[in-house]
Amino acid sequence: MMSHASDDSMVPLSETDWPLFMKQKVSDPKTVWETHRRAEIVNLFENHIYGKAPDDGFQLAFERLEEKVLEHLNARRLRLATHVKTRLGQLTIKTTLFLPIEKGKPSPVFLGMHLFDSSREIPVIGQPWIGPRGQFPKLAKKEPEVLLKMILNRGYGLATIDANEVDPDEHDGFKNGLHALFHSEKDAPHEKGDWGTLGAWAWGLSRSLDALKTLEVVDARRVIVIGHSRMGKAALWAGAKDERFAMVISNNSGCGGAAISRRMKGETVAHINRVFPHWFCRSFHAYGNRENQLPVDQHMLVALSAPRPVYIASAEKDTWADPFGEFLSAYYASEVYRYYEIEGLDKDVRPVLNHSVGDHVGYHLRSGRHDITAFDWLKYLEFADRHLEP
Ligand code: GTR
Repeated sequence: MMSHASDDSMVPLSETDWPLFMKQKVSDPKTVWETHRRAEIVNLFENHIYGKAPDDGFQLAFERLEEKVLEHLNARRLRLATHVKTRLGQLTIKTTLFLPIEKGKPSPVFLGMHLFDSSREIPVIGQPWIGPRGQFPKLAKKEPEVLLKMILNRGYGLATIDANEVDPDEHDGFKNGLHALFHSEKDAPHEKGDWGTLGAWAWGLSRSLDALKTLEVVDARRVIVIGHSRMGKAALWAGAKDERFAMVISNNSGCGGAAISRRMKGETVAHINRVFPHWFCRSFHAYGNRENQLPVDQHMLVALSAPRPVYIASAEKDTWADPFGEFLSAYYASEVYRYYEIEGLDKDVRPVLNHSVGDHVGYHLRSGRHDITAFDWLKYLEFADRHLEP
């Protein structure tokens, strides 16, 4: 935007003063997207919403901790470690992975946080994770193992990391978890534009993908990042930043996830920053009740998955997450898929309850509440079958 600060700034720029990219002839929107716009939008999300994660100053080492056959599940369980080391310390992110036992070829894998309770011997899908203050998030108690069997029988693996190991979900001034490895009051204080907890979780998902890539039994080109609610926000951001994720799934991610912030329906920017001051970067706090000033909105986050398949799911009674705002994100993100001549979600209609719509951008509105259910999983499996052909 042109500044009006001085008379000089009103003088039109001559062509020789244009930034390089404005001088280049661009033939099509896909080229503009790939050479400029995508990176610009990532930067805007980094600077104003999730914060910037470090891209150097760390070393990684991987370890295979344990492997076990679980007869009753017809599955193999592996535990892997990603050791992250910086000059300030070290931290281990553990990934628990279940794989179908009889499979001649590497498996595609769903990877997320708290997809099951990884502290248990017998996995309990979507079992509540008790946060540091004994709160949240309450995922409805599922029939142990049923969903896991369903996923494994369809030829997919399922991997989970524990968010608390990556960065505890509490506001401590960015002094614990991954933040403590990169920031110290003395010589690297946490700045306004630095990563918050969602950024750290997304980074942790990428480090877990690094570990999965060391295994021959995993098809590393087909790892799907998935998350529910706050983990859905992190999954979208992880998928946006790390294009090695083959598919991205957001389940009821709401404000700061798939829901359009400017609608101010359900949870708002002011509310989320007040209750969870550590989730985003500190610059995001300035946008409470000033959503129109945001340089991006959340459909642009969904668009950063393009041209990879992305799925957004809402629940009818989850008004806090603004289901229609989530749908609109999927709809508007589809524009970038058109640059690739790929169909996203192009129907200008509200979806019918409990039906999946869209091609490379999938969406459904499930009846019921804020949760990740067997219905949701069935839709994700169908979507993954369609696009990844396990
Ligand atoms: C709520 C929060 C939402 C959502 C949810 C969850 O308290 O307001 O943004 O993330 O928690 O993570 O289940």
